[in-house]
Amino acid sequence: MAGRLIVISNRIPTGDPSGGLVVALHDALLARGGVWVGADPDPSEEGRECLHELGDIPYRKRAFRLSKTERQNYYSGFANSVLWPICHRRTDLIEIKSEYRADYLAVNLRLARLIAQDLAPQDVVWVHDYHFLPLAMMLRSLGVTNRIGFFLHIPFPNITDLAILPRPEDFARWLASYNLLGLQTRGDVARALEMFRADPRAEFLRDGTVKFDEHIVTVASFPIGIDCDQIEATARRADPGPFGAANPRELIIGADRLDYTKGLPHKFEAFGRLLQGRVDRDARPTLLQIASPSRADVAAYRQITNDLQAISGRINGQYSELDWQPLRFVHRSVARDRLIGLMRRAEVGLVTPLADGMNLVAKEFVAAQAPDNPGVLVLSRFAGAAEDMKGALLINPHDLDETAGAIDYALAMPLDERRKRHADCLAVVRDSRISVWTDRYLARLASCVPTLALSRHQ
Ligand code: GDG
Repeated sequence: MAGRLIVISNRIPTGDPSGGLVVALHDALLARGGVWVGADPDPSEEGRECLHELGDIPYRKRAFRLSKTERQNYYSGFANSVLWPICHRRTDLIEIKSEYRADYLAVNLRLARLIAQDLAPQDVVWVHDYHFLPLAMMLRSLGVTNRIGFFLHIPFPNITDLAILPRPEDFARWLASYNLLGLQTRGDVARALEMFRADPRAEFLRDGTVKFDEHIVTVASFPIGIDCDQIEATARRADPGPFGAANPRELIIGADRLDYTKGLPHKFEAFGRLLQGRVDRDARPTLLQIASPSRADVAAYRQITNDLQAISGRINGQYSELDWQPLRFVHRSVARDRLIGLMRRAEVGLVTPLADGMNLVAKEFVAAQAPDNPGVLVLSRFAGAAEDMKGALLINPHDLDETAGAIDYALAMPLDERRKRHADCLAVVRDSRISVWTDRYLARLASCVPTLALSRHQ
């Protein structure tokens, strides 16, 4: 496929790329050249009428600027207080304000204009995530016929929850303006197709694509993965670091952005249930929960932080001994190598989201294990990763007894069963490795019906 790759994502990496997705997009951009466009993290009233060069390495990084109000309304508001809770089935947390939607559309339109100015005919545009849903529709309205793909990293909402959006009918039209709508799981694809099926403007073509007004969109799943070779190599040499005076015999690890979708209160309560039901009083399992701070300017995130502090305080108050603190709630980010080292050291990886597009932590935990003596993954059925990772112990995080039972079972699991389950999970992790994901997505986008050829398609 000739032409540059233009990647749009909310965050744009600065410095050396690290983390699976960032590295994969960096490699794709290095391979074919192009531009990575993202938001400038610092709000500014100045310079919103152009893109700012951040580096030239040999692809370009360019940032768009947001005013403080735009950041509040577009980012914290419409993206993170409307779309995020709708996609994660937390409609109780939605905050609808007309200025949120107005600025979301205004920022996307401004960005569309800035991108359109610089597009060459063969360029391929790849838009990431819910911050930019209407971008293709806006680019089309400016006459752009380039191939434009979208990948949604979070769950596709069900149509009942979608109805809560202000002007819910926009959602299908925004997405239909892309050539390829990429989703994490087969379940997400089913929900997207259900939305189109319920829409009188949509027509299903024989090849499975959806015709919507004059656009044709392909909907498919591309389960995202990790750079497993790199994580396996890091884990082999990683040092979990000084863990504290008491080195726990039975370590259960959690590592999540501090987000209400990750089921952290449920995780803590289930661990409390495990401690309560302990028959062997000498067993001293420790749950180490690393929770990197996230979106502190949204009220629901401040609330969940307070809730977690209260729950962990209660559990530790109830069960701590002089030489044992069962729950360690670390509300900060830790260095990547240290995190991988802790994953390798742990007997159990505990991943309990109530809804999650994929969940990379689950895949990282599997890749970090020593294959001859691996730890066990306990995984929520509501993580996208659970669709294929059948070797994990799958749980319903709302059911505290079930989760506590699964942790207990994992801690006592015989070596043979641990090895078998780990090998099954590792095969899935390797099959969905991030470089394969990027290649599969871009190859599929290249094969989509181009927007110019619409009239010849039927
Ligand atoms: C969205 C979707 C989808 C966590 N704590 C630390 C740390 N992490 C790293 C993990 C992992 C990443 O952050 C989190 O990725 P997840 O996939 O678990 O979750 P989201 O941030 O919600 O990501 C999700 C993903 O997009 C990709 O499509 O899977 O469903 O919600 O890599 O290791 N990294 C470091 N220190 C920490 O304390 N260094």
